[in-house]
Amino acid sequence: MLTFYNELHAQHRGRHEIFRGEMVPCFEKPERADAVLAELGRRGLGSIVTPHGVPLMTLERVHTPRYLQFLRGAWNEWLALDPANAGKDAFPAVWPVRTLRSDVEPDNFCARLGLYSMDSGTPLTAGTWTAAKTGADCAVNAAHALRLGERSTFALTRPPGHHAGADFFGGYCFLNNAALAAQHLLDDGLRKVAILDIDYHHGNGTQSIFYDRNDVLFVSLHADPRGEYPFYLGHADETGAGAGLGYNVNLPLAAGTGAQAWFAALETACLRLQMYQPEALVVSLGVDTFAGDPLSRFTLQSADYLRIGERLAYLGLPTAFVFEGGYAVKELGVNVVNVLEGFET
Ligand code: SP5
Ligand code: ZN
Repeated sequence: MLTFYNELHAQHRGRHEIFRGEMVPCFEKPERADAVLAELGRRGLGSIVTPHGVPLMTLERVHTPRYLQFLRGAWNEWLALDPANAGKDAFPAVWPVRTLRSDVEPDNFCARLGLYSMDSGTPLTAGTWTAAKTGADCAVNAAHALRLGERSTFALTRPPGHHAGADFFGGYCFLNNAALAAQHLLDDGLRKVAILDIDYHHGNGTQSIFYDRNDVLFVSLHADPRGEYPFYLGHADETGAGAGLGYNVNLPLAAGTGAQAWFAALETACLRLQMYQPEALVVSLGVDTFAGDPLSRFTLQSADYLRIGERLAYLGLPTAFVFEGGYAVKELGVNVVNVLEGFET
């Protein structure tokens, strides 16, 4: 397993997030990636290398130019409102929901912050752009290494990516790392790529980016969105549109789901992946399915993550793992590295 580690991930460091009307410490924090890096070192699972930068054009294959421009300049606009904002994270507070227009870009920064986001639980900070951009670099590097002959790679970065759409952030995500990895594989010559998303939360951003296409199969196992974030996408009847009809597979699972039902769903996912015959696989690797996760309500145990890796290896595909969620920091390293080690054995 060749790991690409984004050394600048800690540039994104939220002070707090809004949860049920209160400011609480961020669940999505730098210690998460530090924990995974430390465990990788302990277990000696192959080399850890530094990714190199990719051009903005590569990001524009997934994200709109105006969203990227907004994200890149957002912190400076936030500071321009009031120099005292340097000591605060930026949060959206107004959104263009049904009947309101999202096609006219407002001048007002707060209005644009809402236009380009889906929730108020995702703090934008001084180093958010730097961390997200170098994270996207990291994911594209992990994908490209498959083209250079690696069997498996791991993009170790944060903030995560799978909730971010073509032109919005949310769910702790700003740039869709998994989508960028998949798109890069296609742009580098592959014809069919699959994305398997095993984070506890539905990867609404990834789904929406590829929803009307058949060159990327998106398969996701996640908590039923009727009860869990992102709430407004991830239902079983979302099967794709146009040429993409049949190339989006959602397998929502009830709160309280344990290993037996989860692995049964993984089997369904693997059969669909195999049928598609992709040339490579991108895995959105969230381990917030863990029993001890503070945000989630599945009950997977640490040993289960070894079995996940083993099952994915059996698909026999060049595979790029991209780090997503997982908030039980103490067990996070073991759980993530278990998947990677299970894949290698
Ligand atoms: C990438 C990823 O895993 N994003 C998850 C975004 C979840 N956002 C909603 C957070 C709601 C916080 N709930 C706290 C429950 C404490 N018991
Ligand atoms: Zn998640």
